[in-house]
Amino acid sequence: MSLFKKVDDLRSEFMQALASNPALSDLEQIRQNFLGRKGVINDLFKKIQEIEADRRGEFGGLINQLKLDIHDHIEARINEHRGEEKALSSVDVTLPGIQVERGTIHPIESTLRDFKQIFHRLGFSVAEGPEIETQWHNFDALNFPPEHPARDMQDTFFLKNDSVLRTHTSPVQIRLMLEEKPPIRSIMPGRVYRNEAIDAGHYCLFHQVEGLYVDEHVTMGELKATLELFCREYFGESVKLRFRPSFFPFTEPSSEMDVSCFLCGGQGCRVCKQTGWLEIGGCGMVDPNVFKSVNIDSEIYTGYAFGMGIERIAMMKYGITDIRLLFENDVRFLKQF
Ligand code: 2U9
Repeated sequence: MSLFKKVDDLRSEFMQALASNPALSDLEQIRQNFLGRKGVINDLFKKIQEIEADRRGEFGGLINQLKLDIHDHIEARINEHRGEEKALSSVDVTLPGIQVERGTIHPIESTLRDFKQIFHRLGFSVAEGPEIETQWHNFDALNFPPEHPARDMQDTFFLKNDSVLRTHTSPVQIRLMLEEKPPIRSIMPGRVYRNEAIDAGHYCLFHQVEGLYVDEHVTMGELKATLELFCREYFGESVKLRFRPSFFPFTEPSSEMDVSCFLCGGQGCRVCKQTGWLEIGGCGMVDPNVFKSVNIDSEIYTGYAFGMGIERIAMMKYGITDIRLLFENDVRFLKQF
């Protein structure tokens, strides 16, 4: 066999050996067999004398190239093995999995969910609207006179271009009445803003759920019955409701509503300040001036409205004594719910 052909055969033999995907130790053996001092390449070198003198240079070049190629292939394979080993050693499959801490529902969110669910069963849809409002939607349309104290810089956050951060969710109902014809029966839950001095009982933002029912022949009796049903569902069967006359620009007549203290059963305790009653919100019949600003004929339609502060109710229910805890998002506090 020609020695030139022998070079080609050795190359094929080497490539075949690599094709079987040898382990790291086998690669070392292959290197010895081919490139070692007593390896086949050296044997071939020794036979260079048998080649005609004018072709010895060519033969030597071929063997050197084969030697370099074998060296490169083996090094590449060894590096691949080392990479795999490193990747494997960096994953300890016996380690326990990472415990992902489960979040909890924020007490405000769970109170809102309870409210929405009960009012949904009473036939109320949910309406939402912008938190930045025009003064018209927030005050004028709701029959606030121009000099009303709520329009004061101390009570309201005024923004550019006649806008305010809404101080209640009532402007959502104004928008709804401008868009839709009665019957309208919806609640509007959401954030509202007041420019108040912050302390344990007051914060610059809080949540309200307001409700509105507009149709022909809507009465104050229906308002009381609806709120009684709601309170029995939310606070418990034995709860009593009390209405005290009040005044709001947007309702006439107006009333504030109290429930018998659900913590002491009306006996008097620290939470109800020994009165046996807890104030939960206000309500009343929609003022005809409000209907006028949204082009609803108050000779045909009447409506009732109510409003409740969510933080106040959640604080009473969960025994929270500082409203700021509800906005700080300290997980040590939130984990308790
Ligand atoms: C329209 C007309 C009337 C919503 C109402 C109250 C009474 C009320 C307070 C409860 C506690 C605000 O969060 S609070 O401080 N709200 O007393 N809200 S009647 O009346 C409306 C709403 C929309 C168009």
